[in-house]
Amino acid sequence: MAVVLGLDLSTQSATALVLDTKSGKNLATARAAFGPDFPDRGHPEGFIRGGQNGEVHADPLLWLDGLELALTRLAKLTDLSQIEAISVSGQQHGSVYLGAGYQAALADGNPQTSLATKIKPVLSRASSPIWMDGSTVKECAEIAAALGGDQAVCDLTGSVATPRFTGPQIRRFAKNNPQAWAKTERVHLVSSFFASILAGADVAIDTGDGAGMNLMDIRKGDWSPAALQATASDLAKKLPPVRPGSTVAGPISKYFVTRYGFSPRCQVVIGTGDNPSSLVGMGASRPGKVVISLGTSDTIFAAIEGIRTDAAGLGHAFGNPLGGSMSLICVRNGSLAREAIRRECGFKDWDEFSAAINHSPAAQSAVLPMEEDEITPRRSAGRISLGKPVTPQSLPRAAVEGQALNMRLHSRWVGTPTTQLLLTGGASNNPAIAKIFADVFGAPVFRLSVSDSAALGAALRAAEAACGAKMAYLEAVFCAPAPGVVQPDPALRSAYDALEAELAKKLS
Ligand code: XUL
Repeated sequence: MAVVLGLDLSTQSATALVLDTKSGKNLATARAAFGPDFPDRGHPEGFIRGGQNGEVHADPLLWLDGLELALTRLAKLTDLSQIEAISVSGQQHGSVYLGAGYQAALADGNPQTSLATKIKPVLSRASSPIWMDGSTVKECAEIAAALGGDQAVCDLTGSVATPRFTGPQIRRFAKNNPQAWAKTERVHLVSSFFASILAGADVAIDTGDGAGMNLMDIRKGDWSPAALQATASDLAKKLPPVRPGSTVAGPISKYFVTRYGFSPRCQVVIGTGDNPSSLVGMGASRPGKVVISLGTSDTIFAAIEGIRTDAAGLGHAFGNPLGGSMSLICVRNGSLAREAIRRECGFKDWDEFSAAINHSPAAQSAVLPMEEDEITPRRSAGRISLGKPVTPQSLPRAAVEGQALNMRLHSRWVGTPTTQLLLTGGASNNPAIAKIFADVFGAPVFRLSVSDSAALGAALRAAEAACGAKMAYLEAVFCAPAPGVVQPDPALRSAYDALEAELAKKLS
């Protein structure tokens, strides 16, 4: 049994969580927020909106500074030399582009220069497109045409060509900046980039995160030569290999040993995406449990038997980092939309927002709040109203009910009834919001005592892959539900069925 570290590089923050698998204790958690902790960088939300055609990028150097700040804070809370293994969770689909000299920069162990100082000169693209980017509609159509249409891409890669996915993003870059593309020697995902930073060497992409690129043959768990060819020239040699999530990359780089006091024997396990990592962290890596994560994006996912794909093109099949596959639906207007509604209604905090929910009757009206262009459903910014008209007092309930109904409708293709929901992410701590999800899905809602499920998943994967711990033991110790299951009200079922049917009609 061992002390392990899970790192989560998400859209807005870097989180570091240390577990002692022997005592079953969470020894320390530290976080750095890309916006608030770095006010002089000019990206208060941690990412960069407003690029051409719906581009949303982020600064990879800010991510690196965020990692260093989180580790500096962590070192004040716990002894980093006791950590035996590390793994990484990263926001999915985001990509980092590296040019000549990148391997030497990764291997540079000099503790006097920061990671950002080492990596800056070897970036062949200054910013990284992230999952919120919707600029590649044209490239998706081109990839689909080259591979024989949407269904063919979906059958091959687990998803139709999807604007935020990395393949279409790579294609747009290669078309618009052929010189920079020619200089690019390596494209990493956020998860594989940070695993490479930790290992001081190029590290593979895992099958979980690799499936979010429209480049991997979902059944073979390896790059599809046809998809690579349809995407960009010379792509095969610019990608790291794909490997199972249990792969140990090797010992941590000298930089972390000398700068932060890690043991040179500490092992790095390859990374995965934040949703696959949460699947593990929620104790849901075997079929049977459905997870809803309420974060910057809201996602609903579950481990599934075999591989299922969504004919409508909105759901995805990803690799399960522990083997097999998982379904996923991602809604872009998650916490940022809830926040916008709270401000619009003039509620100064979440208590006032929750009080408004509790004082409004359930299942009367619903609003799908698409404050920004949405990906599920694929719609431009705007709101869809269902049922009775809303007032400022009933809007918070209607908006959360709309979000829950939208997830219910768009997860029907997975084909398994939801008998138990596991809720995670910031908003899951709000009892009023948890009750709405229980009622809309007609299923009891459980929450875990650990709220950082993506970082927890990374730590558990590190323990299993590098320290020989058994996942069944780790789940029993770290993924037990917190007391206080939220039960659904069966009397609301027919009213929610009617609202879901109305939503389906409005979207058809
Ligand atoms: C999933 C997705 C988002 C990101 C950011 O497909 O785009 O959930 O992983 O968290």
